[in-house]
Amino acid sequence: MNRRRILRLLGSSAFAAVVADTTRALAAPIKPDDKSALLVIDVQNCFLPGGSLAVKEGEQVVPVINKIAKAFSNVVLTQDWHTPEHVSFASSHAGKKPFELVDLSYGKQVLWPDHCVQGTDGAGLSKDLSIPQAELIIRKGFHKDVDSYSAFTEADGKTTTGLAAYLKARDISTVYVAGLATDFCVAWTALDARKAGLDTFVVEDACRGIDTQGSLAKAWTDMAAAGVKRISSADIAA
Ligand code: VGL
Ligand code: ZN
Repeated sequence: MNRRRILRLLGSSAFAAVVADTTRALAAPIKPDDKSALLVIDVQNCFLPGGSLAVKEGEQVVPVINKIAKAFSNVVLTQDWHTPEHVSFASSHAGKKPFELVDLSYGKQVLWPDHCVQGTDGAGLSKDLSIPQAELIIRKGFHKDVDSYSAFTEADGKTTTGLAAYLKARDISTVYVAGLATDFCVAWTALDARKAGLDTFVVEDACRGIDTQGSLAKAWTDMAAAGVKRISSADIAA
């Protein structure tokens, strides 16, 4: 083989690496250790088929999450946990419809159908989730006038849920994020995990997005810029 052909082959394999999609497993599967936690975001009835804010294919994340969870000794679950008449509900704003934007004191807020009201069946975790070793459930969005997509910090940008302090106290430095919805609670959680100095992975096929007004593409761009690593469930050792 001549030199030019070798160079051409090298060039094409470099190109193949750049376009490699996340459905291909990494060379070496990841084995989560005791310093790693799986964050399972908002796998709640309201976001599943028949729910008031059903995410397309949302139910498909459940078996994937159940499977990867077996590789983790530390698992934290979250629940979106709104008051009745929460500020994020379109029904709380005269003349507004779901998926419209409003300006609130802390910035722009997408308005949603009523969802995940405290104590309702819709706010319950999917009955098909099977993660008995999960150690903590973080509830968020329980202040009537402030939303909280992130499991770390409310939408005012300052009120914490305590999750960063909990992970620090438990000596956890790496998080894997999965659940619903990719472009809201998963993305905001992953971005705040980076702000908390955590090594952060999002397991793409263990998430599904809402995708309103370009939100899904923007979420992946923002997460990549923040150093969030995008992986597939196949990258995690069974
Ligand atoms: C979520 C919209 C409103 C989510 C929660 O879990 O991604 N999205 N509340
Ligand atoms: Zn919500």
